Amino acid sequence: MNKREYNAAYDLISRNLLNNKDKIAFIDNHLKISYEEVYKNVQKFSLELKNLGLNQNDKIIICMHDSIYYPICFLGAIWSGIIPICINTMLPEKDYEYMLKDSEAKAVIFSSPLKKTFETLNNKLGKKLLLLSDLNNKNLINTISVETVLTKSVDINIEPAITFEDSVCFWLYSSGSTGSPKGTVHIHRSLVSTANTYAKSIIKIKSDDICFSAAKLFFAYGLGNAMTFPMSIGATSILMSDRPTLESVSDVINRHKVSIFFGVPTLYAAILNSNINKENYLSLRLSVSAGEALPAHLCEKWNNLLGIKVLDGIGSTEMLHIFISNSIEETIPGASGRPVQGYKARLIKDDGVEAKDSEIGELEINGPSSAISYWNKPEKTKVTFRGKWTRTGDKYVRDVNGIYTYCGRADDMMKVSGQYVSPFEVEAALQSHKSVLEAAVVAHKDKDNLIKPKAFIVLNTEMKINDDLEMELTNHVKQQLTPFKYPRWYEFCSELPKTATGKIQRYKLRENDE
Ligand code: 3UK
Repeated sequence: MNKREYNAAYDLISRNLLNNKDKIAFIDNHLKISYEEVYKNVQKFSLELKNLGLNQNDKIIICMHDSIYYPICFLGAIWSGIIPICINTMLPEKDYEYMLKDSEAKAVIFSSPLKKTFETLNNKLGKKLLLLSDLNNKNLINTISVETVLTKSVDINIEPAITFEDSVCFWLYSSGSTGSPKGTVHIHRSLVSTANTYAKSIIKIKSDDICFSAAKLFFAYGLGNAMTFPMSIGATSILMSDRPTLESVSDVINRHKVSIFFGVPTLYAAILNSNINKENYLSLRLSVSAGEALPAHLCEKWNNLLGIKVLDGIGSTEMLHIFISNSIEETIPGASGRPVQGYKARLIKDDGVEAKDSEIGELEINGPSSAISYWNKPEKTKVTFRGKWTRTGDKYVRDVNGIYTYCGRADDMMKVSGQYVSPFEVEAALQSHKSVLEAAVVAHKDKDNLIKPKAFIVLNTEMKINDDLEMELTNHVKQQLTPFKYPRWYEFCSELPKTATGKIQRYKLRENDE
């Protein structure tokens, strides 16, 4: 049997050329671009990558803030069978160095403010990388600007590369509790299948929707919300390059008359704790929360205040988007809901047996958007990708009605502002400060029941606690890690609870903390 040729970029773009070609696909801080322009620019960029010497299956890292250039670069690479790797724009340099080496990427596309970082790294790595910047800039040396490439007049009729549903399409990096980030390898089928399942059956996206995602395109959550979903149907997506804050988010919703807003619980809490101006949110028909569990009171408060639903759903980098969700028809505050159409869920107990209703087990998912592996990590791949089933690392319980409720992570990871934090990396950062002898970091709930890191610290004997020390430790952590990972609370103690073999008993710190 012949495998059917399939290219995800071609699929997403071609479905809008008949009826929606003049419709605006993306609006960013400066520009608007129609579906027909997306089509032309994707091909132009795809051709340029080929002309620059990149071949099918070569990898290209994308480290860009959200703008119209993001989907053009991402889909342009996929059009020619080159594999884009989306990475977080806020990482410390050592993480970029790791990802550049680990991925064996041949090129990097970065937003102009990140130019220095990647130039320095390229020099350090022997100038092997091809550098591209989103915007044109007089100071670019040995760097190609995407903006300039797109002004070239070229014949547009470039066939997409021959790829199949199960060919490698793109990667995302995911963090684990120990070790380095994992290149999560996705295939062509997974991209559009998140639109055919979640976007179609849960948010019921329509071509007149205006989507806005506070989660950026480099996250799996943002990639679906702000690119795949709107493109799957010819809707419009608003892209914002800045950090999402209370002010910037409500301004975008109001200015662009956004109909579907995608956020994380911390942002909903911030909005609901502020002096909210309801007028700014009148255009919304629906909102979505993911990244960590949405506490029931936030779900109810949003609904009561604005008269629209916020649908909590769980997704992951490995499954690409949301696979268990509340729905417009049935919303249960404090629960994740039911498996999305197209996905199956099962809970596995510690003894390997499937959990019955009301028993806690580790969640495994079977669905069309699963990644196939972690790059170069065969052991971790084996643990997570088990044939049709993908392990999530979450503990869940299902009630007699089939509703799934989150019970916590099965590993040491925490989700803070919707993003992974490993307690070990925060401890290591703290321990590298001259005042710190030992450090243990645990999850602590804030007043909205959202988890943030708390540190227990044993100081070096000669050190004294003073008012500036907490601030100094915080700044020290922020310099080494992505800034949001810093401890929100400190407790100084004379020793940490340990086992006979010297392992820190974090559970004791957690228990005493409650
Ligand atoms: C946790 C949740 C409870 C859970 C993501 C939507 O968050 C996403 O991907 P990540 O790889 O993290 C995955 C882990 O985050 N989690 C996410 N959503 C919820 N826990 N309730 C929720 N609603 O531990 C999961 O295993 O960063 C979210 C879409 C795509 C995504 N990648």
